[in-house]
Amino acid sequence: MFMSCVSLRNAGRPRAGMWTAIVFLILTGLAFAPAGSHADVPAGYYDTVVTSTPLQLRTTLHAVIDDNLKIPYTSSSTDTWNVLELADQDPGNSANILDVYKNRSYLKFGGGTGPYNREHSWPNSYGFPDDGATNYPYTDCHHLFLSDVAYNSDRGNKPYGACVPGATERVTDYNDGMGGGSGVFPGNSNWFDSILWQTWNGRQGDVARAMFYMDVRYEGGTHSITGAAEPNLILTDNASLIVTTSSNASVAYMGMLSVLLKWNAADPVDDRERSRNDVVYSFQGNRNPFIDHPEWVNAIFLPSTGPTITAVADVPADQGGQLQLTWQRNSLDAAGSLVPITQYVIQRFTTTWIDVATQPANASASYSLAIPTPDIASPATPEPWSQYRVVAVETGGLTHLSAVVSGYSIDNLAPPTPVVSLDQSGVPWVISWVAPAIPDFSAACVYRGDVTGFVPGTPLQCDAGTSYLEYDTALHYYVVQFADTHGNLSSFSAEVSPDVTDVPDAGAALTAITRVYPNPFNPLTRVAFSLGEPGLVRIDLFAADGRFMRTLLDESRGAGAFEIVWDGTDDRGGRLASGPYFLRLQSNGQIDTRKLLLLK
Ligand SMILES: [Ca+2]
Ligand SMILES: [Ca+2]
Ligand SMILES: [Ca+2]
Ligand SMILES: [Ca+2]
Repeated sequence: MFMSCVSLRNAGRPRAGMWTAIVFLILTGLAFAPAGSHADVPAGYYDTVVTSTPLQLRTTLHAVIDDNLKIPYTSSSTDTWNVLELADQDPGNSANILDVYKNRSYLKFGGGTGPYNREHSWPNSYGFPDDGATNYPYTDCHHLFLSDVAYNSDRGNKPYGACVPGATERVTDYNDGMGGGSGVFPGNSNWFDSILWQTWNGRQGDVARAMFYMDVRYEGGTHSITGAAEPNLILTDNASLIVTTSSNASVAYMGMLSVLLKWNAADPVDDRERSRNDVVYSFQGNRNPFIDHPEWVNAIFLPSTGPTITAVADVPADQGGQLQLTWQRNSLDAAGSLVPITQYVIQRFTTTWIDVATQPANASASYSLAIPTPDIASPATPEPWSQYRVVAVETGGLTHLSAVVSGYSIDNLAPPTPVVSLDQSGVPWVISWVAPAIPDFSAACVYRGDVTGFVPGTPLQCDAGTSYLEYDTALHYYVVQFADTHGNLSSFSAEVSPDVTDVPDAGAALTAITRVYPNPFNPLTRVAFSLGEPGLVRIDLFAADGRFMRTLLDESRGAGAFEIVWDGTDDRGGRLASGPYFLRLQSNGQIDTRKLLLLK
């Protein structure tokens, strides 16, 4: 093998870098790494792959895996036996191989005639029966597997397909944690009839991905280094196209494509398959990309569309924290789909994509789901947003991503209107309310004005408490408003104001109106007042809008308690209208005011 590499490299063909890499691998012994360990995909190997469309993916992937080194089928130097006995080595016993169909552990015998032989999983009778120095698919180890001789014979050149109960069973051994058992379809057995071969469940994905490799690797044309003609191998569900070719053909078919897609989903890639890929790569210089990137299988052979997010909207009538996400299904999420979608996962991007909700798939044309979000609009962050996407998950775990959208939620619920009361039983007066029974209560703000119906300006107080203490016992009007944590405001409460006649007697030693009784009154009321010191005392009457009505008293008095009577008339003796009025007492620079109510 070393000699063949050197001779190829010395031929001066383009793309010498790949051959140099192969020689390097061989010289460093990686070519003979045990099958139980596997390396990572070489850095940059798939850098030129373009995944934007199925055709671009196929074309660029073909360019990456094209032009591998041909391993001789049988040779006194390195041949396919050497490759396959490493590639199919029993993970539990490096002296043995595990065969592809029977899952039996056989002692390696190095080639020739023994209990296992080499299986062309893409039967060479379908397109490339005549081996030779230029027949690349014939010895391509990505599709050659070691197989129990009898099972290989049973398989023959039957296309891979789905059998039904009643087909002939070929059981497997239990090895490497799988296989074994018999008698119940499908169990862990291979099955076949006169037309199709159904590989057992542990190797369905392996042979399927080998078929996908063969289709993309062989696209016709010529090997760009050796110039050898190559067939175009094509997977199909059209059985009439799958025919044997008596000689090497330019186009050939194998199947059944839809079954292979299911097998790819049902039997995901495992470490043994990855190790196999590394071993074959170390000899041939090309990889099976569908082992490294299983998601490319459906992207090429079962292209789907979606999911597509059609709306991201605030959930109405809530306190915020929810978004309604609506999307159209992935096209695989349909009745009779070859590879169904099991669920949709909604993800939000923080520093990475995290799952926030799941929606089981049920072949609906579209879905709509309320999902949680930490983004709630508020005055501080009017447009907080995160990114979201929908991930459609296939039965086998492969995913299809939607485009990314962004959104945020809104708190649509303002607090209820406060119900306020005013307690004048002592000083200070207590203006109080009940805290609203809402989860996002933030503050109650108290506003004071000097006339009824005032326009609230700067609040006296804003906090999460349930009362305001008023030491100013003059006549004022009060309203209260609630706010929530997202800046939503309630309506203003009904206005409250004190009944100033109910103020307790502040004491005879003070200059003040001490009592108005009765109040409300009709037709007479008595106004008691006290003077702390002798002097001129004047008591005026005003309407509620501040208009002067009349003077009730204007004379000198000594210190002490006094009382006058007012008959509800104005200066000219006319009866005043019903409504509130105000008394203002002035003496020695002191002022006191009282509200009184005339009722008719
Ligand atoms: Ca497998
Ligand atoms: Ca092809
Ligand atoms: Ca909302
Ligand atoms: Ca709210």
